[in-house]
Amino acid sequence: MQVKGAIRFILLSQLIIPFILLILGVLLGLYQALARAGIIRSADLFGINYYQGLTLHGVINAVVFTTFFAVAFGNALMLHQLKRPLKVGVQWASWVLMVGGTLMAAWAMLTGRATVLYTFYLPMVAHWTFYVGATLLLIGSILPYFLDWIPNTLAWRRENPNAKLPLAVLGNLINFTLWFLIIIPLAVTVLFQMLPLSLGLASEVNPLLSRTLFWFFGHALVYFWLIPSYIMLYTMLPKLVGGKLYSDPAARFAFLLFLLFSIPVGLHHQYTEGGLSSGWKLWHAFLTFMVALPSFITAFTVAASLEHGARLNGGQGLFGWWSKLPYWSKEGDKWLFAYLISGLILFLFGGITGIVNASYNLNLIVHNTAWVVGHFHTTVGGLVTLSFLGMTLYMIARLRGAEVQAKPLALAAPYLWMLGFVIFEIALSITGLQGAPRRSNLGISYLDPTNEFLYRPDWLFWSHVGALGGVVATIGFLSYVVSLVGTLFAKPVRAPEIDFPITDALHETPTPLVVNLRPWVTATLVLIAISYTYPVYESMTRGIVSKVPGYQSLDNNLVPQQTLREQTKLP
Ligand code: HAS
Repeated sequence: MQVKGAIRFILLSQLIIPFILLILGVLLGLYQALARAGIIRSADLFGINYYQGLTLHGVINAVVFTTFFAVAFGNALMLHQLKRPLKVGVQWASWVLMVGGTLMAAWAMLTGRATVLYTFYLPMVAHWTFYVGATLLLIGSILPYFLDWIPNTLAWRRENPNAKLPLAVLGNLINFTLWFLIIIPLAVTVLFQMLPLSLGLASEVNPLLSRTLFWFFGHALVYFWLIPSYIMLYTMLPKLVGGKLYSDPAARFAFLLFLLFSIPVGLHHQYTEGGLSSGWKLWHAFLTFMVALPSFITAFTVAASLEHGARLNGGQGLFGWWSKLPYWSKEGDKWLFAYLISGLILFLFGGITGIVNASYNLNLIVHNTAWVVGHFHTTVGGLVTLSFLGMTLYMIARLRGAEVQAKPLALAAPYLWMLGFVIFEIALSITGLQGAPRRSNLGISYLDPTNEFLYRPDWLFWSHVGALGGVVATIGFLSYVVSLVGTLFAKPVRAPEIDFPITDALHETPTPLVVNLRPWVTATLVLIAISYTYPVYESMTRGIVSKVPGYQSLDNNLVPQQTLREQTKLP
């Protein structure tokens, strides 16, 4: 399908702007890995403080890159699948809010006014531009859902009353319904707690309430990242291997389970937090096991689809068919397979470590250690990042009408990234079990031999292995950058278009359970109400006793918050 004018510009820039920021985000990740191994021993590098770098790394990679990609991919999917135009005014409004918000937040972080990490926990407080910027980014990201995608879906439904909603459209709508539901509590804590504190309009806050609201948002956020990857796994991967999606109803069921279970699990990030009763934490632990179900369904459905395609290609035997998958194929779009299979392999590690995190008792051993860092570099840093990078390259080539350049490098990139993060994951899991904390500049504390009180030589070996993993992954990323930049400037050879390798399904008997969405939305709201009413009440009543002033990060120290006038004088 051809695409031109403003919509083409908006889609391209929604992919290119976060990519440019991602280069900084990834390089800062390398800095973190080297500092954590004690290879770099200083509080800052090129004027960027360790925690400032960690904030930039987390916010750019996990929030900005993912949100921009989800909107660009969602726009392109809806256009391609429903064949109805997007409104230029809506898209510009969304673009201006997202880009403007990102620039505001980036300014605050780059000038050291918002060193609050990507979770921006209170009582740490940032300059108001950080909160306003983040809010604009989120508002901009939800506009297309309300003003373009829902109206277009309803119009499509009127024209096709008996047809099944395309699977990719269902996945995308579920993802942004989830997104809408979770940005509400985040907006509450930002608007009523963080901003007033930052502007000097309030002098104390309730951190427990803020964290409970944050994690209402924060865990479902990870599925907002994951669902676009699952859309690719279900609707595109089977075609890339020359087969079909094994079961369409299973895929729909998995997406709907994400809607139901993604939100009422946030307390698993707060197991160690006082003020919330353990019965409710246990309830969220049960539901966390339930939210792993759609991923188990995906593992089996995707494996069956891979096997089906590989057998059609002549694969035989119990495992012999593995050799018939297009791991190194440069033919057509098949190079994209490398990004998805590498991501899937990393996600096996991410899944196992996630189940450990979810277990109430085991979590007490790994919480706030390097283990958790290993977990999220094989989930959001694994399947999610790889599938987003692959699809960014694919879409940019299509939108420019150019061929993907330097294909051998584009193919090597995901495997190097995967290898790097397998090494990183194993090393960080081990140091995590040894007790190494996350979010710490170990190079100037536990891994500094001159520090006679803290030095832990037993963490040294695996921390170095972790740094090696970071270096290998960064080499993979740089290979990708060469291919992407080449594609960006390559001579167009055909008209710009939006096209996706959408697959057919092998089994698609309609199942009433996955056709009617209303009961799912109702059940989701009821389950959220059951799971969150009491914990929010507890946070409001018990957290109140811990009302505290805000703290700002300054020169490697947390200091009591300065007034608005003083804040503007920060370096
Ligand atoms: Fe998580 C912490 C539990 C999934 C991201 N998680 C985090 C944090 C992040 C994150 C960023 O319960 C840190 C937050 C912070 O800063 O504090 N997580 C889980 C569980 C799952 C899970 C149970 N997490 C994710 C995903 C993420 C993500 C997905 C990003 C996209 N996580 C936790 C918990 C914590 C946590 C606790 C808090 C820890 C603490 O103490 O602070 C599950 O959804 C995982 C289910 C996954 C599976 C794997 C299925 C496998 C598949 C691959 C199949 C492979 C094939 C290939 C087919 C069950 C689908 C075959 C190959 C051939 C060649 C044939």
